[in-house]
Amino acid sequence: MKSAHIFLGLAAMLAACQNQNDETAVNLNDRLTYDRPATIWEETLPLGNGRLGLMPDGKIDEEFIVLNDISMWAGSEADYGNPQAADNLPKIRQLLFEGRNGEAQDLMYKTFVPKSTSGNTYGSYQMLGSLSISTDLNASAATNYKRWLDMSEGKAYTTFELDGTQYSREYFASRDADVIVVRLTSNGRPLNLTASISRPERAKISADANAIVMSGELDSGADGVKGVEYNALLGCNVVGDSAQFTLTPDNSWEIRQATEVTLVVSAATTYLYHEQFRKYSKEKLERALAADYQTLSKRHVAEHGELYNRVKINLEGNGDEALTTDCRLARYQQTEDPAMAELYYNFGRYSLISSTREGSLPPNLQGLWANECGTPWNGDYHANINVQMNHWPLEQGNLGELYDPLICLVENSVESGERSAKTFYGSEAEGWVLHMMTNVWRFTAPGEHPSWGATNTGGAWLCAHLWEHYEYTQDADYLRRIYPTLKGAAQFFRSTMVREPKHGWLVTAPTSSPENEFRMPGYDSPISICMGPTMDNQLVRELYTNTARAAQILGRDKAFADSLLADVKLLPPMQIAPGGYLMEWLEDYEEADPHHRHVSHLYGLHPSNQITPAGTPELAEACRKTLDRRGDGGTGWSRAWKVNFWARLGDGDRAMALIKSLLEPAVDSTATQHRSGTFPNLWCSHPPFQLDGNYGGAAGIGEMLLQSHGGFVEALPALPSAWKNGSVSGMKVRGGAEISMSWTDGKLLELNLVGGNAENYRVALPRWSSEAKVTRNGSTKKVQHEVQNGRKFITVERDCSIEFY
Ligand code: FUC
Repeated sequence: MKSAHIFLGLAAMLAACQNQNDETAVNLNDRLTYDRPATIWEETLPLGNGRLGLMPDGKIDEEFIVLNDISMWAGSEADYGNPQAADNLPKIRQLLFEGRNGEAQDLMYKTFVPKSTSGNTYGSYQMLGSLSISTDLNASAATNYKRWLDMSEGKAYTTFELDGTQYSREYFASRDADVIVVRLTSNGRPLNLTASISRPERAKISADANAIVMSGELDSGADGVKGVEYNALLGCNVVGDSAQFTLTPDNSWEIRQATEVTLVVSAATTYLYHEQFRKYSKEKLERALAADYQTLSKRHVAEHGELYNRVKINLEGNGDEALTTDCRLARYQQTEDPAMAELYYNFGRYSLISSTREGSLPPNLQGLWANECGTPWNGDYHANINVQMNHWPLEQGNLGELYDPLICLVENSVESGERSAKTFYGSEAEGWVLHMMTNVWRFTAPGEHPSWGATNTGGAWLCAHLWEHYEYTQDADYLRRIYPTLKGAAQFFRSTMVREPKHGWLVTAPTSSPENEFRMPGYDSPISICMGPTMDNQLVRELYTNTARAAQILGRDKAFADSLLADVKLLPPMQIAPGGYLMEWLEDYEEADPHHRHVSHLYGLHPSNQITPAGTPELAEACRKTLDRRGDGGTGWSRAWKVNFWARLGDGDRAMALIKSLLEPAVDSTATQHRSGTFPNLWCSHPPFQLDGNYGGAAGIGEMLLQSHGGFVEALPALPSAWKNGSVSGMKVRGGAEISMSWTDGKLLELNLVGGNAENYRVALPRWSSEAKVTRNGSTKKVQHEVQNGRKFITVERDCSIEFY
């Protein structure tokens, strides 16, 4: 993973840190800033319109810009159904009933595998290509170099001076025009450059009247099946009295004597645009080339800003926000920089807006950004934490419409999931199943290796997201739409769960607790295959409860809903081990790796709310012990999850410690490999780069400031001592109201709830407060509170302002 480039050691870098930002009009926590070009990809600046993306490196002489289209997927749909699984299922279960997990596992490893296909039909998310800009500038002579990402505009910039001329570049991916735009200007010596596009494989470069055309077909992995076809077009506009541009024989734009150059890339694939893809990209390119640049840019900034500016967090700065982002990141381990969390939260929301939009695809393991054709883990949708984590900050972050691609992906998987249910679990299996991973090809079979790939609760977990969107919107039409999907997921478990012999509990079998293993007497090697791990029980409990509630709201399927609620009572209870921690499995097995990155059995604490400090204090205490045993380390996303756990446990300072851990610099010249933590461009490092930790970390910061999962709204549930004063506006709570609030010396003084579809909201009083006054329609009243589990609550109508005393 180590790059060939040379990095300053952290100490040397800190010594060289200087204030880079002197602008006072901008919020520096809306910006990533650097004083030199990127030397590795994880220093480049990610831009995107939810489908098309770009990552400029800001190099003066030879700029290299990675280009992305979220539908660049190799592979194709295939039949993975392996009847051997269903044939062996009774035997595997019997072995588990007899406590012979090792033998059950051996049999499962042979049978719960997808039927092999001739090639790689699973496929991989791939880069679209790259845009290279070659100039005649002498990079070593440049001064006043600066590049930055303005997250509120959705634009990046590079500026520098050379021989008395000021050069500047602007980059963005417009949603409005659906194109990538790179603009270069000079205020003195004219620009001379060449621009070209390329791709490491499967690319034919040609030219037509006004564009360089890169096109090709990705590998479908199957004989006789067409792969995804794509084409990317590069056009340009130039300004300048003697400006010229010509197409070279090797299909580059050669531009001479220009004062302004606008490069436009348009791209489309057959995945999203079917046979119209060529027409689509051509029309988009022509329209953008005909448009006035300033208009294009303004429209983009307005469209992007409408989403980005919905939520604002203000945390006090210590001055470090004026440093370059890489310096700030390095110093963060040594200083108290409360506003770093504001920057990180903003980057999480920014990444969501840039990597997914309605009609597109959900953010994948790298969001939208990949710089190769063989992306790590195929750049897919891992469904045992990753794709879910990618959506955690979405609703509270007031970006509910960005759920559309995930909802569609889940709905599109149902038919394939029904086939997987029958082939892997037998003809009596009803409904649909999605195991541990999926892709754009409706993959629902067990994947990778059965020890973790046969966990079959991926679909159940995704249904929790479908339900969450309903909780925020309260939209009955939407609930009617998703009800069959929830019902099908519940039907799968109803028809496949079994009674384990010891207690008669209803359990999933065979299964595993995501990616973890345990020791069992009689076996030398660790075991992963088991019955009813805690996470499965929590997921099924939640799925059944939500599905029954949906049926009740819609007035449907009473008998079915009742049967689900009856089954909930038969599920294994959450168990506390003699050691005081929450048990991950039905038995108190010894974990093979006590510091394992997955903390699946705490699903009930977060994102679910089956464990709360007030409602289930013993279980909450067991969660604390579990987290202490697991430790604060782990891969990037694991640290991000732990921020959320501590936020739910109401421990702001511990959550803060995990934010520090999440933000440990991933790059250091003294290390031989990239580490877990954060890259210079704020991307989360597993390693390698995975964006899930960014989304999860942003959600965790949100959870520290506001929670609404337990049937009530709680402001500042886990405020760390470092965030003494601050304010938040625009975050949403379940029911749909937007919240604004401010606090001084850690004390919440005012909370406003505006809009939403719920008529009433239950609000927890801060622990220090004994009463509240509510202002609504111009009149202020003291409100009676009720007490539950030692906390005071008031119920208010929407569109009100609450003051606490
Ligand atoms: C899950 C995790 C790994 C990695 C992979 C993409 O399987 O256990 O750590 O994040 O997804």
